[in-house]
Amino acid sequence: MATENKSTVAVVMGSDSDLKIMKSCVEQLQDFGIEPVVRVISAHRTPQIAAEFADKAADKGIKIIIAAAGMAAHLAGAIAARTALPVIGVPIDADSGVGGMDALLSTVQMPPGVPVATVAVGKAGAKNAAVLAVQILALSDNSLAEKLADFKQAQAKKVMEKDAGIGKAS
Ligand code: RP5
Repeated sequence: MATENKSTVAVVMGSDSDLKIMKSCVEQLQDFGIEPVVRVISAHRTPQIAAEFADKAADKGIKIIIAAAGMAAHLAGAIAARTALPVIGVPIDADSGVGGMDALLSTVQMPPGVPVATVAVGKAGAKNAAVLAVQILALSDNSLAEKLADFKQAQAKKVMEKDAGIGKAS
């Protein structure tokens, strides 16, 4: 993981129990050559640290914050309330939650004026948060834009190969 002053993306999660899901977010960012700052910060258990993190993130060079939490998932919203940086929220289907719907609504239903770009629940969302962060950064980074184009092409190729394979089997 990167030191805070070198990274453009922060991946923050409410508990270390979220890491089994958020690992795919970190790995997807690393595949694009981005080494994120990774932190465990809780809106409820460490609210002061969450506030300090949000307040200082932009000054530390962070451009995008990915915030993941389960249950009454207020982390992304609490951070978005204190920074002008784009915040991408990942609702986690926590072991003691109610299948992710709790976190989905807590993350996505932000009041007007304080958006959290909420992705899918769980592992798909974790990966998509990374891809969305890359898409935003690629707007002003040509080398990242090229990697993104390669990624999309490889993804499409995999589907086309599966399509061709199914055609042969039938
Ligand atoms: C949330 O509560 C965390 O993001 C996690 O998804 C959930 C359960 O946390 P632990 O009890 O596993 O630490 O705040």
